[in-house]
Amino acid sequence: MTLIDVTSVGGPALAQERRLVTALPGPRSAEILARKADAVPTGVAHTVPIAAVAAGGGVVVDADGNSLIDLGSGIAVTTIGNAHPKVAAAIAAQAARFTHTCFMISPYEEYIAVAEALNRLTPGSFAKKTALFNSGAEAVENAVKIARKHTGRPAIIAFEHGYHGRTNLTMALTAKAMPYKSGFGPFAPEVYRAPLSYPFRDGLSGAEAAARAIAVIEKQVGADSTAAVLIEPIQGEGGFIVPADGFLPAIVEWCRANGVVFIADEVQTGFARTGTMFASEQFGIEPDLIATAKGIAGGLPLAAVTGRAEIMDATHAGGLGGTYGGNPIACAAALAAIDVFENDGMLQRAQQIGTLLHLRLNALQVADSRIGDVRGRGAMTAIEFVDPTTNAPDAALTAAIAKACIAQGVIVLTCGTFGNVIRFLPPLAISDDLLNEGLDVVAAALAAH
Ligand code: PLZ
Repeated sequence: MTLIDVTSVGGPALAQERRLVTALPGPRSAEILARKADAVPTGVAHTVPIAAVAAGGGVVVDADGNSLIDLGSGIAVTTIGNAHPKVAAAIAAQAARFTHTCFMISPYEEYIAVAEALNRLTPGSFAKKTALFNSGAEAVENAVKIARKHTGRPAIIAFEHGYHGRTNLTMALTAKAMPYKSGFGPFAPEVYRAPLSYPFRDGLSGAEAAARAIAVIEKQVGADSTAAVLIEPIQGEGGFIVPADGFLPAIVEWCRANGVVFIADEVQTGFARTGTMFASEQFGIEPDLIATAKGIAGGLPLAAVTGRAEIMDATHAGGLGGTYGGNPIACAAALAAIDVFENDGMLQRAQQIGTLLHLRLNALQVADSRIGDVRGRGAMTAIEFVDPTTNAPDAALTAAIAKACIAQGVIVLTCGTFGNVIRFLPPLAISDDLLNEGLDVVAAALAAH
């Protein structure tokens, strides 16, 4: 397998450079953002003060001609590069053939081919089936529906620091109140929260953390009421928390022993992001059901639930679906993206980026004790900012650093229950030079604060 030529992928022939020709936002972006303020509700906020007009490789270009280094991939979506030429061509070809029939009315091969690819690529050598949806939240909701139907039980176990979406059920499943849940209740019932493994903050081994979680589940819910345990193998929005070794396998083992469906939410960790096609592989687990979205279709809205055929088939005919689920254009984009993931060296590139990120960020940590932790896998790696004397989360410093980076033309995202994590989710199409330049800007921001 050859490594990608990072200069030849990722959309329109954009100069792969950081280039600031105005302060951000420039006048044209400012004009568009003023229209946003008038036309779009406050609830739909944004963190980078630009209006994007093009993106590809490792950059996003704005309406004033500023070119920003992209270390966020639109929250882990444009993993193979924005407007990837193979994806763009597949979209154009499919759009010219047909744009929609509704898969529940007249099925088409593109959907079925995506299902076959996911059945093949997801961990576990057992027979699998896949249903397609539009968003990560919708995939998680459907995984819950399927698990409940299969088990005939009501309760769903989610975890501290978990994030699963913004619909009513997925708000209930999500841990963090602000900004995701505050004022939006009442929430769906029969959702219970178990403690996570958070090595930097709890100091527990994987086995200890799993025993603690299982005790909570058994005492407060009971296995015989539990349909599913739902967890991100690495918490995304919650702070890129990598569980201690052995935590996830112990939870899976408990699920198997108790007839509970284990659902992995790989919406953020999926599709080569962590250096394997799915993060579950790195923890040696085979989920019963896996929810995917984000990177799956190179930027088009598509999501999936893939899992054991006998669980997926528990639902009556007509019980699953939706007008747009598995839209043919999104499926054509996914088939092109999956081809790139499999054949253009994406796993190796994610691993290389992970090595580079860890090297640079570990060096920063050695020099600056406000970086309490460097963690993550592959191109999903983060730093947690703390007060060095108390280890208390430092959200103010985190926000200041992120803001300074953005002002200097580097798109970084924050995350974490305590808002004290900067996460790096670069497109795999970024060059080492551009990634290093982005990290230089982070280092400079840190030195200046
Ligand atoms: N599960 C693990 O990361 C989406 C949310 C951004 P949708 N994460 C980004 C925001 O503030 O809304 C996500 C995720 C995990 C589910 C979801 C939900 O995916 O496609 O946004 O619905």
